[in-house]
Amino acid sequence: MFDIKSEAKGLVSHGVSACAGCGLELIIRNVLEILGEDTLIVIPPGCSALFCGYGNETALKIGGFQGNLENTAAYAAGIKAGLEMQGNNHTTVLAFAGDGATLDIGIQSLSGMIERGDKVLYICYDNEAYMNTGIQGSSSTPQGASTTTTPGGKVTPRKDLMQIVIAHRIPYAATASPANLADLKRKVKKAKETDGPAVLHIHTPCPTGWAFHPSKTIKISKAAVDTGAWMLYEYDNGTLKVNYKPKSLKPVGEYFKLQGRFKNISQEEVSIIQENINSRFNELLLGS
Ligand SMILES: Cc1ncc(C[n+]2csc(CCOP(=O)(O)OP(=O)(O)O)c2C)c(N)n1
Ligand code: SF4
Ligand SMILES: [Mg+2]
Repeated sequence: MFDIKSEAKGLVSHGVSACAGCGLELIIRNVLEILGEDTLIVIPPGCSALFCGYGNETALKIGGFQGNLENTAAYAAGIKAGLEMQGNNHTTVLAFAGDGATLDIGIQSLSGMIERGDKVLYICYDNEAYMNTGIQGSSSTPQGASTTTTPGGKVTPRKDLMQIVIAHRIPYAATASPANLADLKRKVKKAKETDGPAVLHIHTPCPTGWAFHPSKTIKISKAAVDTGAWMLYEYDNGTLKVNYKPKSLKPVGEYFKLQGRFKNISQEEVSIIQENINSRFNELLLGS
């Protein structure tokens, strides 16, 4: 039977105001389980701010604060520098930001943090749009997905965060997904132990913005990984490793048909996206 007392033992309380089936809630619970209470968190505006709450109401049992959308990485780097000035080298500073806050509005701040070599764990939970303000498209919205600013489906492919951070010669970067929580937790641990900046890019199914039933969050995560719509790989001090290599990827249409946001996609667009997935997957396999 469900035991509400033991559920509340983690670093996120129960009764948070995220939507039912929210992938973000699952991710933050698992991330903080690995990082532990010696962690300070910086959260920009977005759905993750639901966990900071208002005033004295917060779902998080660790210290932290909500900053601006533009500069999560800079805040985190400043906090880390302040802690080090005080002789504290043990506390993990976690920047926990959405795709809009990372790939669009805060990209300059993240770039600076990596280039300076600041020891911050930066997590981008990617629900592939500006969800908290009404499902506007971001540069991480996948091609073909309908949002309130791309009602006919986004016409351009998404920006590739991993390629951007790898171009900075970052010590550690990885993608992850709720489809494989053991892999996600291993990467959080590795990122925490990295002596320098680390970035995790985590796929974050969002029933409200992607238009699927809240009971299907894990099914959608798995379909994304099985079709290569989301690839699991890591970059560790110059070495690239693909963590999930199926013999063949399933057709991406199988992932699209589970979600209302792709309901108007044409067969021609599906074929173009399929070709892009195949070539990116082969590139990753060759590089690893
Ligand atoms: C500079 C700036 N522009 C716009 C906003 C309004 N705003 C608050 S949350 C948000 C959405 C952020 O999207 P994302 O980072 O993807 O997080 P999500 O809501 O999807 O979890 C926006 C646009 C803001 N706070 N600051
Ligand atoms: S809009 Fe999406 S990401 Fe935001 S709380 Fe709801 S399900 Fe979670
Ligand atoms: Mg988002």
